[in-house]
Amino acid sequence: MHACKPQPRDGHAARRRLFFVLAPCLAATLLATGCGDGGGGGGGAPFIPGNNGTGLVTETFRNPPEVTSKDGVLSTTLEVSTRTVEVDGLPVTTTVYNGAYMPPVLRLKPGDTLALRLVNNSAAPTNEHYHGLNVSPRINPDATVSDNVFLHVPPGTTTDYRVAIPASHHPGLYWYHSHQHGSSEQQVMGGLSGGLVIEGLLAPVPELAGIRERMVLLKDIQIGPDGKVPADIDSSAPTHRTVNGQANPVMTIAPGETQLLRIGNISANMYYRLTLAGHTLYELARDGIRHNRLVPFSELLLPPASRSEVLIQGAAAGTYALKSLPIDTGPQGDTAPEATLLTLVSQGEPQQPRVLPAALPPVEDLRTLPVARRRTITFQESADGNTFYIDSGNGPRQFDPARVDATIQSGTVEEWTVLNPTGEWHVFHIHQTDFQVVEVDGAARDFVGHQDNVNVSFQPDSGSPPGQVKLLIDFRDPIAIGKFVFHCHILEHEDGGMMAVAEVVPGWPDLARAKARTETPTALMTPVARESVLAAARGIVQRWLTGEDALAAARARREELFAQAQAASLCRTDAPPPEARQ
Ligand SMILES: [Cu+2]
Repeated sequence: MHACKPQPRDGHAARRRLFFVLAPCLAATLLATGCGDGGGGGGGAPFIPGNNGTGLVTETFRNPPEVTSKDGVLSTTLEVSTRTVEVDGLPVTTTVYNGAYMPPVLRLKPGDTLALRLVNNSAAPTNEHYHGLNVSPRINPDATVSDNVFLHVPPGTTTDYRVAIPASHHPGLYWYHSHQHGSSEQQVMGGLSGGLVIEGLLAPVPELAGIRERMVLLKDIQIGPDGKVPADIDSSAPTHRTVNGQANPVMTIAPGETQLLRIGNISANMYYRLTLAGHTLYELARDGIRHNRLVPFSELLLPPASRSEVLIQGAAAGTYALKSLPIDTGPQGDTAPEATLLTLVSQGEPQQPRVLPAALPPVEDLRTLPVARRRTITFQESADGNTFYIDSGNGPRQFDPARVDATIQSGTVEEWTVLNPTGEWHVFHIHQTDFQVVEVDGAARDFVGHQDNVNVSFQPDSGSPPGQVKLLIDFRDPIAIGKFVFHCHILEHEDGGMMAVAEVVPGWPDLARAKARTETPTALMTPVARESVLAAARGIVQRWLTGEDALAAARARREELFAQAQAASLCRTDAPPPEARQ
């Protein structure tokens, strides 16, 4: 929570309730089913006045625009500029991609290259991150940029990103967004986020061939009295929650029809607790990674940046609300009232329901692999909730791009225990790779697959253990070699310092490969080329050794930094008791 100003929660809640009761009323001009709860409940087939002469509703839901790869390359331009766009019927002057609040979905296949030109015509620096992709974090040899968030694109300049997507990449839903440290909350809330799909999710499931796919990209925006996103965003303040930029659109399905909803939380700070009245959400993939089986949900928690690709099967004819239930992220956190996000109308000729697959292709269980190293990562914030830290084992620190907080050997799997001793939820996310959640608050979790984003619950009171998750993080793919970040994906917290730098350095297998590459061909090279290759190999070894030196120095300073942190009262000691929560 941003706590540097009063938090008039009651007033906000009342205003939000008013707003979200009004929004379904607009949809009701189509539905004429009343606006008490935005629909819900099957119970026969209510008369639905249509606007196309058939008695059937013509859906207002729209998938976002798309750009797709061709011949292995997706070549596109995103222009960042400040425009006045309309969201939820209101004009808002904000910074967006290509003049639209909802930018195009980027669709690629495994093995493709994304060639994205980012033209910054706005007044502030920005950059691009490709959330969830297992791609290089480096600058490419041709000076184009891969998924590198340390690079900034100043106003009036252009940067060419070139992101090579491995042929073995997981197919599923990802997203792209500004990762401009210090401004990411403002820029993402203002509009700088969009969807990205790696195609092929349903390929190994022939029983689902040909089903309709829907993009359900969740974005919220606060619009101040001046028609702009507030300069100092209060993460509990009223906001406009949208699906693909639309407020409570009407989406249709036939009774019995199976559809794939690609649901992505591409908001800055907002959590969603999703329920779809009358329907079960069968989660096929989380964070773009297919599970080993379908996981049914009646309520789905989607923290900021998480994605869930779910199957639904149309219930009996009627109207049903996709809602987000009320949110409360803890005594130091934020609240949000219930909201109807989308209205699903089941109508038309019933279909024979598809038989949902009993099993999906196997997913590698990382628990079968040796753990190279264990770390404890602790989310911390000051007692006033204004300053955010991560303790990566060297004491609480705010983000510093020039410092490496965790040096990791490529080719390994590590076990990270993420602790949350604060009074509000945080969200752990790491770039370039994925992880397996093996424990949540001390309880073993069933193995269904991998993910790149996970909620970490708060510490209920000073007598309870901190919230915690235990993760197995996969650093085996050398594509991750380089520097990148891990952070809380509540962007208010990330901007406030809750981010740290990881560096994956070549491990012994990589060094062995580098040595072999160096020794074999050098006899055939010119002296200059040979010296260049040998220098590169020496550089790899030196970086590896330097990483070890840094680790040793960090260990030596750990006690000293911890003592400093305690003296500065960085550890939370004054959270209100649980009964004080609203
Ligand atoms: Cu956080």
